[in-house]
Amino acid sequence: MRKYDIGLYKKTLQKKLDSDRYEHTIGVAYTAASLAMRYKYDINKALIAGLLHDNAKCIPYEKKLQMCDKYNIHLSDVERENPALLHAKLGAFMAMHKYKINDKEIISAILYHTTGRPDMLLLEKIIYVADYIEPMRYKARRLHEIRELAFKDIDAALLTILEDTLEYLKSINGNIDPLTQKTYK
Ligand code: DGI
Ligand code: FE
Ligand code: FE
Repeated sequence: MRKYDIGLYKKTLQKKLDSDRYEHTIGVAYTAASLAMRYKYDINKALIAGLLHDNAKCIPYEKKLQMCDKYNIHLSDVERENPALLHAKLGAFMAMHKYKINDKEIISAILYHTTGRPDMLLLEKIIYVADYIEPMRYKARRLHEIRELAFKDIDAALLTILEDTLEYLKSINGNIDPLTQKTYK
């Protein structure tokens, strides 16, 4: 028997996310499962982490801040000011407390899916990369190249994504989280 009820997660997420975000979520889940096949990781865990990685993405910014306050989730100034970073931390908390996930690797894959972190675990890499290359994505430069690379050398794909993300953030004058920088270094 499967440990997690994938159908139930999908049903809940369909209510919590807008339709584009839901489609992205499904894309990440199955891309992560494919990477898990390639790199010999637990396919079911990759699916669940992919499904839940953006579970907090569609909560309005103010509400996200309120929830972090309510649940005593500590936020750095960069996190507080950038909703893109907030949803990862709140999402990991929700995965634990609302979706009742007690697997540490799944939780940390959600927690670090936006910034990465030094010495990432295989599941963290799988989710980080799947998030960037899933079929619905189309904007990023070098996407074609990174998609091919992801199935040849996941570390090389990770490095390329981090490089392009840092370049993109600099081009828009975005605040770079020290963790994103450290991961790249
Ligand atoms: O939630 P998704 O859009 O699926 O993907 P994500 O969680 O990886 O978020 C992507 C966004 O996060 C993208 O616009 C770049 C941004 N991001 C990544 N690292 C940093 C960052 N934004 C800031 N401000 N600082 C970072 O270090
Ligand atoms: Fe995200
Ligand atoms: Fe995502």
